Formats: sequence, C-alpha cells, structure tokens
Amino acid sequence: SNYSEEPSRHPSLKINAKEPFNAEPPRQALVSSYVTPTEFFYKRNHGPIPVVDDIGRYCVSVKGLIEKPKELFMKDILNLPKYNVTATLQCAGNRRTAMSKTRTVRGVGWDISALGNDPFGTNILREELMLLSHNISEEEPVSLPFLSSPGVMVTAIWGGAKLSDVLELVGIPKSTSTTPAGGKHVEFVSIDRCKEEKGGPYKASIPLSQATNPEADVLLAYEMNGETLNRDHGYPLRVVVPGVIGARSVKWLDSINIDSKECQGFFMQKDYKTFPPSVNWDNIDWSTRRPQMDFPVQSAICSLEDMNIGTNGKIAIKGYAVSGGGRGIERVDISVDGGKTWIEASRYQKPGIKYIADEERSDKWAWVLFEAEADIHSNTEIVAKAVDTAANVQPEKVEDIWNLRGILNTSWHRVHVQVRH
Ligand code: MTE
Ligand code: MO
Repeated sequence: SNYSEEPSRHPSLKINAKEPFNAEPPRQALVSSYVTPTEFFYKRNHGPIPVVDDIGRYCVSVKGLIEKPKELFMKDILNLPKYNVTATLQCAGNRRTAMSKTRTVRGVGWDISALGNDPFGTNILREELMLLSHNISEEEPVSLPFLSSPGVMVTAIWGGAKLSDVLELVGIPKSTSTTPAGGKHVEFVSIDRCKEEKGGPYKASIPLSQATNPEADVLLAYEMNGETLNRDHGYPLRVVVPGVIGARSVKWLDSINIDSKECQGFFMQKDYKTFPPSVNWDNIDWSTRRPQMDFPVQSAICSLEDMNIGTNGKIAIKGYAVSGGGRGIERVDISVDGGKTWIEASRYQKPGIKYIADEERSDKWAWVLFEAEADIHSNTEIVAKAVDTAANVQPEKVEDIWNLRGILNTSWHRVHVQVRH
C-alpha cells in the first residue's frame, strides 16, 4: 500500500482515519445547500487512492456470462447518451458513533487496555475493538474503525452513462421492473487495493435486473456537480447505485463481471449486513444474512450540535431526510420536548419550492432538506424523525436496532440544548 500520492483535501473535513483516508464534513456544511459542494463530500476509502494518469489507455473490461466480452475505453463510455442524476450517497456507517455509545458487545474476550494502544488516535469504541480482535484471531485482514456523526452523506449531480446502455453494448438487453430477472448479478471490481480483500481490489455487486433497468438510474459516472470526477471519488469512472448504501457504488472501476451469483467479496459477505442484537463476534455466522442494499428512512438535524443557548432563544432546526429505493419523504416531525409533542417541518429540494413526494416533480434519489423554528426556554432535547412514502418511520431508540457492525443507525436524531441563565 502506498499513501504517498493522496490528493489534497479541504481543511474543514473531520478526519476519522488517515490511511485509508476517511473524513466527513462539519454537519452545518451539509445543509447549507441542496447539492453538496464538491469539497464537502465525505470520503470513504479502504485503501490508497489509485493513480490513473493515462486516460487514453484506461478501459473497463466487461466479462463473465456474456457472449461478447469487451474492453470499453473512456471514449466508448462518452459516446453513450449522458444522464445527470441527482442522488444522495450515504454510507451504511452514517451516525455510527451514536450506535457505538449505546451498548457494548456481549462476551467480551479481549483486553480493555487495547484502548490505550489506539493506533488511530481516536477513541476506538468497544465493538470496533471487538471487530479488530475478532479479525486478528480469525487471521482475517484488519478492518479499520470508522466512527461518524451525521456527515457521511452527500448529494451530488452525477453525470455519466447509464449502466443499462453500457450493458446493451455487450449484448445484454434492457429490462423493466417486471422482466424476469434470471437471478444473475453484476459485479463491479475496482482498481484499488485493500486489506480486507487481502490486498485485492474493492468489489460489490447488484442484481442484473437492477443494472439493466434504465429506470433504476444506475450510472457509470465520470462527472460530479458538472466537473470531472476527482480522484477521491473515483476518477476516472465510478458506479453510482441510487437508493442503496454507499458501499455498492464502486469507485475507480476496473471491470464488470456478469455472474450467476452475488459478489463473494468481503464488503458483500463479511461486512454491511445487519444482525439481530443476540448475535455477537463469537457466534456470528455471516452466511445467515443477505448483504444490505436499500437504505431505510433516515433524518438528522444539522443546524445544531449539543450546545448551550441564551434564554428565550429562537432556534432554527434544519437538516436532511432521505429514504432508500427511490421512496420519497412524506413528512418530517420535529419535537422540542424530547418526543412528547411534535410539529411538522417544511421540506424542500429546490430552495423556496415546497417539496412534493412525487417522481414527476422531485428528485426521487435525493435527500429532502427540512426546516422548522422553535422558541426554547429551558433545557431540552430536540428530536427529528422522518416518514417515507411507504409510511416507514424511523425507530425511536438506537438500542432497538443495535447491531454489532454498527450500521444503519436510523434512530430518532436527538440534539441536547442547554439554556444559559
Ligand atoms: N469503492 C472502492 N473502489 N473502494 C472503496 O473503499 N468505499 C465504498 C464506496 N465505493 C469504496 C468504494 C463506501 S463504503 C462508500 S460509503 C462510498 O464508496 C463512499 O464514496 P465517496 O468516498 O465518494 O463519498
Ligand atoms: Mo460506506
């Protein structure tokens, strides 16, 4: 591994780990605009950023269960119709810190003094350590801790070719949501190298039915926010799978593989799965669960951190809400008394235009920003919860959805406010 050619990054990013580089923007930066400015994109990596300096020779090989395997050069991708899709990418570990604080894993079998030997300069929480010791004892590669507050999120205008058009070039016909799927999968393999794959590339897959359906808007993106994709985010080409956890949007694409089964890589089979609270690192059987795809309904308050305010403070409560699978946001409820009573926040995607959860009039793959105002006179807890168009609602307590890998913390988002007298 070689970290000597990392790109430069914005100084305001909160760095969770340096090598591989993992960082998130301050939460206020997230709600300052609907489309996240490129420098505030979160960065989630598992190895050094690859260097692709000869774009003329760069190609993606498409192979596997197809009649005409093919090498696609950048010019072939650029020749296809270009689509701009506004989509939110959210790491499955978004808001993990709060989940880590709530409960430790059962059957702790490692030395607490490992905390003093923190190689990452962060306060590694208990299940992250469990993961480390588990992986070490199994002689598996070490997975780095990745703690995060609500910032592992980005909304961008991704520009690129539709995967359904790319697959048509190699003879795979387009589908609709009612076409029989045939059970095949499309695997994306990266150029990068990571420990979890024992020095091999990062990879993931999605069902072929999703890949060939133009309506699913899966892109091979070469642009974000109207500019050439930068190195941190996958230059020259990355996959963007709208509506599912960020882990499936493979960066630095090297090859596409059509297979009869799901990708067997670490991040599909040994990570990014949820387990019931009874499962711990001693009794875990990864094969009992499917890889997580869709993101459940989520929201977070970004205009406030736990803080002190003056008396009679009017405060603005702003944040984001988003669901997976293209579901819209039906409602965002705000409480300024810890969840006893609620008011409804206003919602928008385009500033000044009321959001309507309707595919024709809104960006179905993107977050919705919300806003409410309140008068705070005493110490309290401010809470946000969202409801999506399928009437899914965020769970109240993080304890109820706790899972040992610390993913998908979508519990009510709470901010504590103290009034100074
Ligand atoms: N692709 C490659 N090749 N390597 C990676 O480490 N990380 C994944 C995904 N794609 C990753 C990857 C994860 S877990 C997330 S959340 C997103 O990329 C993060 O994308 P970003 O860094 O562009 O924000
Ligand atoms: Mo992620």
